[in-house]
Amino acid sequence: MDTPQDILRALGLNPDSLTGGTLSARSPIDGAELAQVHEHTVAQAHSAITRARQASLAWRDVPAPRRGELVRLFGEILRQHKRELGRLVSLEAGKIVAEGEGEVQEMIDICDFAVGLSRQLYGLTIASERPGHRMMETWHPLGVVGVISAFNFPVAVWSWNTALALVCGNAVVWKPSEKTPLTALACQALFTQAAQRFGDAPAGLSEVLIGGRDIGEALVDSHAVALVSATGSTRMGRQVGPRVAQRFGRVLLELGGNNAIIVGPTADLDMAARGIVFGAIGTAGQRCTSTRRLIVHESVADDLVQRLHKAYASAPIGNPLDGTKLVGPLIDRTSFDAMQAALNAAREQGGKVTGGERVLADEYPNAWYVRPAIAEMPGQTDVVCHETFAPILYVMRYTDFAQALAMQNGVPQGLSSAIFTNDLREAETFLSAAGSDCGIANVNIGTSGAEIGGAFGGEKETGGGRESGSDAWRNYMRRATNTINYSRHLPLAQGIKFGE
Ligand code: UN1
Repeated sequence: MDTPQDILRALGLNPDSLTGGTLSARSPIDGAELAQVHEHTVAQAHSAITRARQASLAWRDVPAPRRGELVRLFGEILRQHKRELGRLVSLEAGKIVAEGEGEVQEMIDICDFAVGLSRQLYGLTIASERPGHRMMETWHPLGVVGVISAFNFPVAVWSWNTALALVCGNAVVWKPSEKTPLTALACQALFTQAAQRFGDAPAGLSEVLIGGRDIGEALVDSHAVALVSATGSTRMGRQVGPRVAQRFGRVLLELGGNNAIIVGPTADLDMAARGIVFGAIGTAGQRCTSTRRLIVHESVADDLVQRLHKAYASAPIGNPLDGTKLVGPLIDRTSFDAMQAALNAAREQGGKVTGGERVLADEYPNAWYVRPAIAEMPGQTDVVCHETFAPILYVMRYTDFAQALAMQNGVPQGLSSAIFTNDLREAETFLSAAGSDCGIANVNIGTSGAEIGGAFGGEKETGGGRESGSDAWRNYMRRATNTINYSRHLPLAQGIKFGE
């Protein structure tokens, strides 16, 4: 197996320059230090924002399809480095190899999407009420887009924002999670290669800032940053949202999820079990789309829960770089403690908990592997309404469909949701205005693992933002409404006569 140093070198990073810094990059696989990364000062953050602002002024004049060419080259370089970058994601975030590479595939997919989009930044033409007039919409770049990302998708979330922001004519300044600085530096190194191949990309088009809260605050408070796209906890969003709004900047928030799967009496239980297991224990329950709640009809509950226990018992836990494992470690001890606190609360609130204990502590004393937990709850108690970023599946039973829907919608978060059913009425009701209140609502598919082609994001405490596919690109542009008069008269709208 390649050493971390080999992987860094293959991605264009010099391991020798990643020593002597103040930020210790550690692998959750065994707790070992991977590098000592140099952090940026606030003054350096301001300089980076200024460079990005300058770059955006040049970039906005480059035709969008030509901007797409840069993103195409970046996608090509990502294809060539999928394996190594996927490995680095595994090393730094603890994902199993298949999921690390899957995350890089999301980057490649969004690049492809953005390249096509670079020829489709359409505005409308609108019928004017005045003779000899035409109305239309034009979309212009915003300037600088700030991206704040989380440890659990250390590269894909940045790429969703960056690929779209770039074809839309913006520059990007990125503050990655302090837990995953190396993957960010690797992305930047690969992007630099793309920019070199492209030839005349302005310097400063993509900037990475390594550091903590003060760096995030510099982005949040800078008037030069037109949009702050932030992914993380609802707590973080509550701080970022109002601060950016205070200066009338724009925000795009992707915050906590508390995603449920409803399983109806007609569901294919094999499919449901597979969807639930991937959603609940995949990425060790550390996706914002992870399945956290199962709302199951009483007639199939015993059968389904039994299948889940069986699947959980045989899911291999361990070193995510070893291709046979399905569940890697939690990111750190704080995450483990939060999981234990949630499980204790679940027990106090009448839950029957299986699993959840630490495993492999002898082999990995400085890492935090857990057996995924199932908590059968008497109802949707307080702990069930909170997002705990760990593999805990709360199971609740229901008797009638309206009750299941009310439970699905009865939490503060609104990211992803799913129903397993073969009953057309249930499926369509779930997707209707009176159904799921989430940004993502699926039928016979789990809550996680969305494709990049759709808009990604959620309602309520999830923050309301949409990234990635569909028309999410509009978040990275400003709309101008244009009215053009090609007549020889100056009629006023609303039929107003003014001094004639
Ligand atoms: C996240 O957890 O922040 O739908 C993003 C999914 C992935 C993205 C998750 N495509 O699970």
